[in-house]
Amino acid sequence: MKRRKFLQNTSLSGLALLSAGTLARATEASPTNRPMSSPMAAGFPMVIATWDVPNATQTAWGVLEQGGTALDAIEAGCKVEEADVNNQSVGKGGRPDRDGNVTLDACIMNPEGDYGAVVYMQDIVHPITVARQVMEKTPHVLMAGEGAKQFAISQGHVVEDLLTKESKAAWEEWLKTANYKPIINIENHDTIGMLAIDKNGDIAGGCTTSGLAYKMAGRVGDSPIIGSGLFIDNEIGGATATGMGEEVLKTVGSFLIVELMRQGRSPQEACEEAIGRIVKKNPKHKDFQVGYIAINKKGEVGSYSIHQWFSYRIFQEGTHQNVQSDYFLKS
Ligand code: SD4
Repeated sequence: MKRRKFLQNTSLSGLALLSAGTLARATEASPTNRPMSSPMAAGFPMVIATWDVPNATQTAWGVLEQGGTALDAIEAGCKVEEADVNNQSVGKGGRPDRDGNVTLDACIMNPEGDYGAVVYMQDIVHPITVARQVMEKTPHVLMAGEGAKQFAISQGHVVEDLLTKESKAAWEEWLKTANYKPIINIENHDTIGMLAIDKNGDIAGGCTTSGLAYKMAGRVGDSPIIGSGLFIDNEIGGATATGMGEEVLKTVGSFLIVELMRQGRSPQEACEEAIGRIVKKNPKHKDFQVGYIAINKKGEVGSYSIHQWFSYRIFQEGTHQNVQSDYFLKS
């Protein structure tokens, strides 16, 4: 986000007390500084999402604004990115695996703590809706591959080739070298993780992705896995992840963040701790990206990432902001 706009938003949201000097310090990426975003976002209803997905957050906000539930807002918001062929990390137009298959992972959680997910599902544009249907219409929580696809068809979803001309061309280009070395923020960018609090203060979340580009066939990341790509506890808050799923999975990042908030940490502190666990265990953290966002019951938000490019968008009454997570772990 451009500095000037950020400052405008800051004063708009009643944070004029923060001086330009404070802002400058907060962007130095020192782990002891806190970002400006947390106090700005307290309150609800509210929705936040990973990366800069204004259409998705705006759609989710529209649901919340009309008094809709957090769960409906999450589904509506995630669907926007799934249908957007320009987002090559989610849904239709997603980058394929190394064999050319677009395989989708998604999950959703409601304020009651119910969970539904699909993994390795092909040819269906809206995995977030299928995840919700798994949650609401089956005795199960997680469905995979062909079974998930057949279930989706039984629920009225249409089978469609998700590999667009653009994604196919990029994959064919990649095949020329077929050198699988994920490029930070290119091959694992733009998964949507979304958290919402509705007017009743109830929290829901969702996460949807085509996973790492050019992954091995069959690979599943963190995004659809409860506790890793997403976790919601309506008494405490929620968290969701983006980036290198293997690292998130190994540290059960989103569950960790919610549990840390339960112990009294702010969303920001909890996100930092979760990134810290990854960095401590993996000396190669310069070579990958992971980012978390979190909210608590008061509507306070936190975000932290490895590498600076992570940004997220907040929609809240009167403050529609894109917050660049200038606050990141320097590597
Ligand atoms: C995965 N976490 O499959 C996902 C990828 C991602 O932005 O977040 N991309 O590992």
